[in-house]
Amino acid sequence: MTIKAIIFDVDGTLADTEDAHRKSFNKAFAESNLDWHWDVPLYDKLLKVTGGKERIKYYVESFNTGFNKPADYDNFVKKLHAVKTVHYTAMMRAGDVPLRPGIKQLINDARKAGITLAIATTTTPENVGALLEVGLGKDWGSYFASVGCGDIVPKKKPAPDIFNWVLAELKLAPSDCIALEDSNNGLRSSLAAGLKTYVTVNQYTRAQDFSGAAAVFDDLSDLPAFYKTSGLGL
Ligand code: XBP
Ligand code: MG
Repeated sequence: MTIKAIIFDVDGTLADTEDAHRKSFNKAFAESNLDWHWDVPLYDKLLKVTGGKERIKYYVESFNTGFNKPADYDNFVKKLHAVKTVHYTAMMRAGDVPLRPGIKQLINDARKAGITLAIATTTTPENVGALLEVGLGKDWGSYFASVGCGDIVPKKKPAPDIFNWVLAELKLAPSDCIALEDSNNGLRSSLAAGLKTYVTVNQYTRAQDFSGAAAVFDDLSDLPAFYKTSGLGL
């Protein structure tokens, strides 16, 4: 099978961003005069739910049931998440989170070989742009034939919606592509879209279940090993 496209997850895959997300949530809570604090162990539990807005609601419903929800609760969550995104994009623009090992080389090698690149992520387009403008340069958008982000689909990972949206944009069959993911939610999403999926783990996902993955790597620092395993032929 000749691989025509690689579909990348963002958070945890292109870059180890989840702790920057966690810190940005905490900055937004403080700025909004909320006495909420998400430490690493709690955030590890909250990552069960993808999507920042959905994660805030999960936190209230499952870990802060005493919170007195304001009348316009949805708007409250949306605004809180928007404040978080301002802090997160500032961290990305400051260069706080580099691309993970091997990612930039893989992207360059794949582009040289004429392999189509795409993104399928739960995070916001602003977050993707802020991360990749620093990681790949101002013209990062030209590297990707499709960038599927967050709210563009009705259901976030582990639903397959975002990968199906990208496949439709690429006009490619799942069998023509491979996906790169970092989490159980992401893997379930890409597998449900029919994609052969390779996983690189991180501090938050190392102990998760990756049944069904084509292979699991610590990271892509050994690109020749990844190229051999994935049959990318680069
Ligand atoms: C990971 C997520 C995102 C981030 C937070 O996305 O689930 O929700 O944790 O980003 P990916 P937002 O699919 O790239 O692994 O607050 O912008 O949702
Ligand atoms: Mg991820």
